[in-house]
Amino acid sequence: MNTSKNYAGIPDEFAQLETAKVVLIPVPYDGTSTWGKGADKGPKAFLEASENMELYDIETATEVYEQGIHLTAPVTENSSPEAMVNEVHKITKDFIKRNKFVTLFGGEHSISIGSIRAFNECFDNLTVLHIDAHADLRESYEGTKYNHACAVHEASQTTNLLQVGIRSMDAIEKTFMDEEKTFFAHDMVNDEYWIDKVVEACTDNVFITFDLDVLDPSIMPSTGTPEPGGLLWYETLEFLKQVFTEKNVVGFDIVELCPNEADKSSDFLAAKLYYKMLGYKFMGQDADEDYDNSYDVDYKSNTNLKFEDDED
Ligand SMILES: [Mn+2]
Repeated sequence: MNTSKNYAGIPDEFAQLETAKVVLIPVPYDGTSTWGKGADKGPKAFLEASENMELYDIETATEVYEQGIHLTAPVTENSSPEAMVNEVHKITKDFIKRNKFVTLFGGEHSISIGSIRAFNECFDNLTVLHIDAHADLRESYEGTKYNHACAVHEASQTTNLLQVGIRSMDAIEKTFMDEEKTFFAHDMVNDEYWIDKVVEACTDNVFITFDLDVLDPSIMPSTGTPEPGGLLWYETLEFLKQVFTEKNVVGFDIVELCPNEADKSSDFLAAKLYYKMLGYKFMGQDADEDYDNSYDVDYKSNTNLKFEDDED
């Protein structure tokens, strides 16, 4: 993977680690996927599509790359699922502590175990907004708790986990599912207020983990396990914009792009989605304004504790 280039081909002055507000960590990992292989190729396809994207966003009237976006070396640790998760955790936490807005691009969904753990250790009362076709709540799968099918099990125990767009799961996952905090695709389609309900259920600090298979396969065929009945483009953007506007989104990851030579549009969708999310994050903020990611230096997390609903 060529990482000598800048994200989206932006000028060097906007790509330096020292001055960039945003850090982008590619994690080309595909160690545990079960069906459609190829999520390890996701970051490369995403970066190539990003280079061919126009960098002025019409909706927000911004060129958000001017906030500075630093592309890191990819995380290539793959000696075991656990080693990969530990490496993602470490690098994510390092950049949070350097006051960056940290974003990651996968790779399969197991990378999020590491990123979520890092954010949960750095931000109080964290909501993990899990946007996905699949519940991913298994405690372990095929001999490891770091399987992509377990992506948010830990988050279900340690954070305010909200699951949105779910339309495929195993019965065993009900054990760990909080139905009050689960927004099933078949309910959302008949509920014009689902966005408000999700946003209302968020605490102030929100980490978004976005599995591209939450999108309808008609607009996102290039993913490992496509499921019918997913979100479409504009409702997804409306939803994300509302979350970014009303909450303190502390970081996000996008996972499960599984590129297919015959379908370039999925790569472009992923590129545009990433850029739109940054646009929403920095809407109304001048590029020369200082950035404070609100990392809580005094916050000592205990990730063994169940998230307390009633603490404010
Ligand atoms: Mn999924």
